[in-house]
Amino acid sequence: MAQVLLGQLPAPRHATLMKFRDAGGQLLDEGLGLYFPAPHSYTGEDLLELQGHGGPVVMQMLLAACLDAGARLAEPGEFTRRAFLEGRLDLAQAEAVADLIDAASREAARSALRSLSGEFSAAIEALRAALVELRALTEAQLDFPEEELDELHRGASARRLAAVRTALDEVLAKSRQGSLLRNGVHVVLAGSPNVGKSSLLNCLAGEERAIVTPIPGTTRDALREPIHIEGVAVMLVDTAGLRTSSDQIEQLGMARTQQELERADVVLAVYEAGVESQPPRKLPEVPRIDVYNKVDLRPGFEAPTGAIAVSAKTGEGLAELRRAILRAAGWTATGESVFLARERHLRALIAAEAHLVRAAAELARWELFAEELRLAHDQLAAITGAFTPDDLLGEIFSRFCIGK
Ligand SMILES: Nc1nc2c(ncn2[C@@H]2O[C@H](COP(=O)(O)OP(=O)(O)OP(=O)(O)O)[C@@H](O)[C@H]2O)c(=O)[nH]1
Ligand SMILES: [Mg+2]
Repeated sequence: MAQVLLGQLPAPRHATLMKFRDAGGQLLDEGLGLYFPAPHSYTGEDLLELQGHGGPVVMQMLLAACLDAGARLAEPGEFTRRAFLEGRLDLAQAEAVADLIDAASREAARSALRSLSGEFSAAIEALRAALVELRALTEAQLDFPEEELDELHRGASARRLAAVRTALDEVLAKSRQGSLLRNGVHVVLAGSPNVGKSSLLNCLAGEERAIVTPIPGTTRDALREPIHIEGVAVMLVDTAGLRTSSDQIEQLGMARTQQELERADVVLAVYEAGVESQPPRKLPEVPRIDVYNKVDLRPGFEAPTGAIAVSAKTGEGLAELRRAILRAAGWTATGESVFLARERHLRALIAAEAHLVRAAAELARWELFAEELRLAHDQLAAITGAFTPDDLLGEIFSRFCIGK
């Protein structure tokens, strides 16, 4: 391949200025050739990298020359998949590559990088090691049951199991936090017309995104605005004010409000301070923050307990509102590192925890105890990919972009 395209193989790991030619010797581009001999490459195999000037036509010609010389196009995520199969990365690290590329906030990127460097995998491995030890003890007990030792062993096993559970709970808590970072928080503003929902969105976004007028029923369509609060990605959604209306457009807008409410992680129920009003009907079962806006018009207004008084006009109470949103979403800025866990990881951790709970209840029956430990262990192993079915691998890597 290198012979045809470059005339020779570049020196290992040195950027070499070279001419790129097709099979007929026609010059295509000039650029850098980089050769990474196995095993010191991303995939662990021999790797040749060409850096040309780019541009769709030259790229296509160069690609065609590579294909003519016997190469084929990589599938999405194939490089990372090969790296995984060669043992360069475990599965959680491989997933972190995609997460790093897709990171929607700085916090998420930092967290993905930590997973990539193996922090998450190390935590999982530590849990796994503790379980393996406990299993070894238990299996030995199964093979050589000695009556008088039995009670002693049960006590020791119970203590060890409790320690594993505490450690697992910690990993799970950090993973739940990370899952928030990954997916972002969907925050929906809802309330009667004219209470200042759009004004609040603009205020939180720091930009005049939504149209604001004194006319009730201004917002007709849901408006989404991505913002960050302390590095957490938040999707703010402004909605049409809810009231009885015969206006067809407004009715359609209100139907959208209901749809948005169904998808909300947190609802901001907005009221006008000092004005009697009902909470929005049909609110979903998610955390809700009652927000009393326009307090600048009501000096001395006191919001009911748990509610927040704000003014979109003066900015009063907005810092508190931001904090309340993060709190309601379950974000606890501990300053500690979180794990940018995927749904798959969370499910496995939760399943592992359930097996450990069952194990704790089966201390009197060694066989069942041992079996629950084994099941918990398998769940953890699936996270780092020690035992992962092929179709799951296909599913994970197919979501990568091509070339990664
Ligand atoms: N004094 C004062 N006026 C405000 C405040 N927030 C909003 N307003 C005014 O209230 C009116 C309605 O504001 P909007 O933000 O359009 O209200 P909305 O809830 O989005 O209304 P709809 O889109 O009709 O549902 C506008 O004239 C705003 O300037 C506030 O904190 N103080
Ligand atoms: Mg509005």
